[in-house]
Amino acid sequence: MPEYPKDYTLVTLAGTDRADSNTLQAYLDNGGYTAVQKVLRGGMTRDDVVAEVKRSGLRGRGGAGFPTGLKWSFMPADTPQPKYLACNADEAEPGTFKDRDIMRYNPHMLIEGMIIGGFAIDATVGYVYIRGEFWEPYVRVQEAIDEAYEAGYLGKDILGSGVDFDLYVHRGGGAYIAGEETAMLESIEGKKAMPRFKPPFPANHGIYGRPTTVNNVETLASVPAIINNGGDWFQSLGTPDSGGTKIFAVSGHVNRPGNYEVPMGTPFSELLELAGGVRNGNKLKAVIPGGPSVPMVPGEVIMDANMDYESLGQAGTMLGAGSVIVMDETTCIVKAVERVAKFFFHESCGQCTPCREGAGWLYRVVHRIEHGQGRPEDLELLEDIGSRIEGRTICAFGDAEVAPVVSSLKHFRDEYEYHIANKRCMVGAAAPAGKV
Ligand code: L3W
Ligand code: SF4
Repeated sequence: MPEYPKDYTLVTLAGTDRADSNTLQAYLDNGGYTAVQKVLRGGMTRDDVVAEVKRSGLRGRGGAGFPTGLKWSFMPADTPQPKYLACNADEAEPGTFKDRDIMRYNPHMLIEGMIIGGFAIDATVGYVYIRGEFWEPYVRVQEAIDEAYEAGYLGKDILGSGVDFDLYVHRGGGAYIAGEETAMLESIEGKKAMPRFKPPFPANHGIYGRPTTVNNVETLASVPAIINNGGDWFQSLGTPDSGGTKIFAVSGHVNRPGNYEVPMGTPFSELLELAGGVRNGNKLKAVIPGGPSVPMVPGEVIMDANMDYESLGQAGTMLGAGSVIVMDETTCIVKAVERVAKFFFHESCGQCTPCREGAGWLYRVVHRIEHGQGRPEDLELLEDIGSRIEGRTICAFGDAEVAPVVSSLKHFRDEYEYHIANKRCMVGAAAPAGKV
């Protein structure tokens, strides 16, 4: 756990300062499983739970920020079982490393949130879809599930309430696109992780065609605290339109990279200070606040923004999954974008022509600019390719692969132009030898 210079209310990282925080005993000592008692034995109805979560202002923490209570209310109440709750633990967005820490240090909080979520949407089966590369998070979640079964929190007739909920871990195969919600559903069904068209949304047509709700790890882990303390309490931790706290995974050119759980609406400058500031006292150049799927913004723009959905939207970017990638003055933006473009090119599932072919075009054009073979007309070409991908694909991956290219052209066009004109990097020209 990072050392905070002032007291913050922790929700999903609460209790993780204890070395055995992943165990049932530690979670119980910290007030764990009281929310599930309150719901299942305290007479709360499904509607009560959904209403409380709506009041909390909790929005999906996986990237899209969709209101959680509203999503739960989409599940058809009068449809027979099976209905499913699927936890998206595929965390593969570059720079994102928050969900793995919840699973490593607070797996019971996730499980309790899933039991309550399952009850709220009338699902009797849940899946935790864990990224294939994650070993420790998988082991910890499986151990916690075993403990929860033994203690009567999972399985048939939980705590004598008559409510059933079974929970299974499904390990992914290592493709980024498996984290797209409908691709994940395909993978759970044993197929290749290829996104489906939406609509129909998973609430109507999910796993095996049955009603399914997909929520991110951090979203579900926030639920026990909301039930224990009330939706209004959680809401008041954040801003009017972005309730609660959020873990920001801060990486890149900072002195103390790591996960920082802070209230929604915390100024970016405060978050940067928590992460120890920019390395070597360098100047902040650019930040990608939500993973490379969202637009990058210049340092001076984000220094005036707060870490919530609205403020980052006004700054021309998005909160995304909360993976804050910090770049200092020594960064060659063209090189950074080349890397991200290569990643997207590699990870496109290939179903849609604009995404499959466009990702290759974006990468190859940025690559040639970076390597001194760019042409003046390449910048317009990049924008043209982007406009032919955006909004024309099955899933949001198409828009995501365009975001770093178009946003960097908007804010750092001079770097591209310098590369094309001089066949070398502008940053290298300005910086002292050895700094680039
Ligand atoms: C029923 C309706 N359900 C929307 C549901 C929908 C989904 C949620 C949000 O993309 C973003 C993407 C990445 N009836 C509904 C409805 N829903 N309308 O609400 O849907 P949507 O389409 O807005 O988003 P999405 O396709 O889930 C997710 C961005 O997140 N991202 C992701 C990063 C990666 C990770 C990670 O590593 N943890 O998540 C980063 O920014 O670009 O924009 O559940 O079914 N009428
Ligand atoms: Fe696959 Fe890309 Fe189409 Fe998404 S947009 S379905 S990743 S080809």
